[in-house]
Amino acid sequence: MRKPLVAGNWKMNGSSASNKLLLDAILAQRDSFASVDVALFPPALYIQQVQSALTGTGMHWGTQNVSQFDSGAYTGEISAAMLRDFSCQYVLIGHSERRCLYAELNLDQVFLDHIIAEKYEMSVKHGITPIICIGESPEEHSMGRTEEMVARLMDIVIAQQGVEMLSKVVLAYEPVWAIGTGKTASPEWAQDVHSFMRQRVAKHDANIAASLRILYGGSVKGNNAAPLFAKPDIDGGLIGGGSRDADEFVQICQAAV
Ligand code: G2H
Repeated sequence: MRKPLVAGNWKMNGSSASNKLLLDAILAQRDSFASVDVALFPPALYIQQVQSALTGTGMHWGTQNVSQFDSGAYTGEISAAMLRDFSCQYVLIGHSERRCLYAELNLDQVFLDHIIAEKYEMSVKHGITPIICIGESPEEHSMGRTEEMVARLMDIVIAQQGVEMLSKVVLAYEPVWAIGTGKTASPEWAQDVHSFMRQRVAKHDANIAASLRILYGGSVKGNNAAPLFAKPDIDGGLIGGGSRDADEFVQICQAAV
């Protein structure tokens, strides 16, 4: 069956000192969620610190973005080979804050989705599991276009790479209206979207669909994680704000046991 995964996206937060306190506090309670896959996504500068702390604990780590290129003149970018060098097992791809805050709204949305598909291909090539974020904007949500938006990126990945590639990834449903807003999707709403995503894959390959992990992300906290994770098609969470508080994050991980 699918092993739950809880991913902690630290975004642009932390310092060497605060990270140490957080990591120590999480690791002190690791036994209480040992059956759950847990991965932390610090800012890239702190990958080595997180690697040192988590090596041998069964926990994983990765970065919040990756280049779609192998190497070369791409100032400010980080390659998949570099992630491998630091034993990253996962990488976030296509987070809405990347899409929305870095001029990406000026790009044709379909073109952007193709870049995300290239990043995905590059990660898989280097043995890193991409967590691909998919979700509708507040406007799309209010216009009832959720399934259309979710289906589009999935279809691009399937058309470009073939459905087999979905056996090497994790998907995250991240409704943009729920991110950092405190407005969590109801467990029923999230379950319906997750089920739609799984069925879209099942049209191509039922076995891949059955084993595909689909996380929910958007204002998950210690007090709302359990009913979300109890839904049959929700396989864990992508956690932002709740991942920078040890008690909150441990409570979320325990809810996935
Ligand atoms: C969505 C989520 C983590 P938060 O970005 O990916 O953030 O939990 O703060 O809504």
